[in-house]
Amino acid sequence: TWETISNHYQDILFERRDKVAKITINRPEKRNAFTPQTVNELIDAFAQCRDDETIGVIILTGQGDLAFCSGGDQSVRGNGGYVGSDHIPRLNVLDLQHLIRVIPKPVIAMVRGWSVGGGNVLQLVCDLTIAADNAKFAQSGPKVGSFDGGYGSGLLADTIGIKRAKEVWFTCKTYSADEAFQMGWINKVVPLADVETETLDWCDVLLQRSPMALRLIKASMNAATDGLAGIQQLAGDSTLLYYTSDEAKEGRDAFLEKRKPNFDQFPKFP
Ligand code: 2NE
Repeated sequence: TWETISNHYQDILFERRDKVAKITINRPEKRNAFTPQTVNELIDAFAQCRDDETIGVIILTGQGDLAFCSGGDQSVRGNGGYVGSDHIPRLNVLDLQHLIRVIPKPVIAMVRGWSVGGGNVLQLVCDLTIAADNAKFAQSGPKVGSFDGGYGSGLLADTIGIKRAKEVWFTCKTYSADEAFQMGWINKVVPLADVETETLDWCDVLLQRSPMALRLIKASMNAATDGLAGIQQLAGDSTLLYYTSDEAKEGRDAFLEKRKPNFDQFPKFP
């Protein structure tokens, strides 16, 4: 059973089960398409997961069996982006993609039904994907007048190869869960009825692993693709570790005590 973390959201559900958080896009009547409001709520929930030391793994999913997410809600697409109640056109899903990349905990996409367009890019930027056997994957941008040339293209090429990535985007074909698995796009396919149990089993495994090791592996694997922003993330992790050392604390303490730091006492590792 899932315990609600917050019921202040309109478009998402935010729940937890012990150390696992589950964030669910809850617009099934629109196949879980997102608006700026949906994305803002997702960003808020992910940010809470980032800060909560008792959460070790995050599941991103969509409500119901028919869709994980069908991308940007075309009915609120205006001139230059998706428009919310503030009347500002936004592509704030790009901020969410980045947050999923840098959040220092594993994020698992749990996919039932359609994973399309910007929704499928969210699936892609998650660290792992567990799919039900009814899952269907597609990029639809060139059919509906859109595209994602960032993670949606570059990371897709890294994931399934450049020829396949161009095929996905140029043709807008739909791929079954089994096909996506064969292409290395997703990690596992299970019967629809088992998808949550299977995902939770994966969460249990990850929760037994060293959280700092997982954090550093995620940042290291993302670093090359993310360029200087990726190096910044990895370097930030180095700073985090350095701050916990006596050597770094000596620098801080010497400043506060208005004396010269004694760094000579620390080893110069090979
Ligand atoms: C997802 C898909 C394939 C499902 O098809 P089906 O036949 O199962 O359902 P249906 O009847 O098409 O959809 C059910 C209801 O959901 C709405 C539909 O309009 C329909 O509404 P009613 O007719 O019942 O009122 N719906 C579904 N997806 C929606 C969407 N994205 N926006 C608004 N309403 C949506 C089929 O529905 C489909 O192909 N959906 C569109 C997928 C798509 O092209 N998404 C946008 C890609 S662009 C993007 O996401 C993006 C980007 O490229 C770059 C940056 C940011 C975003």
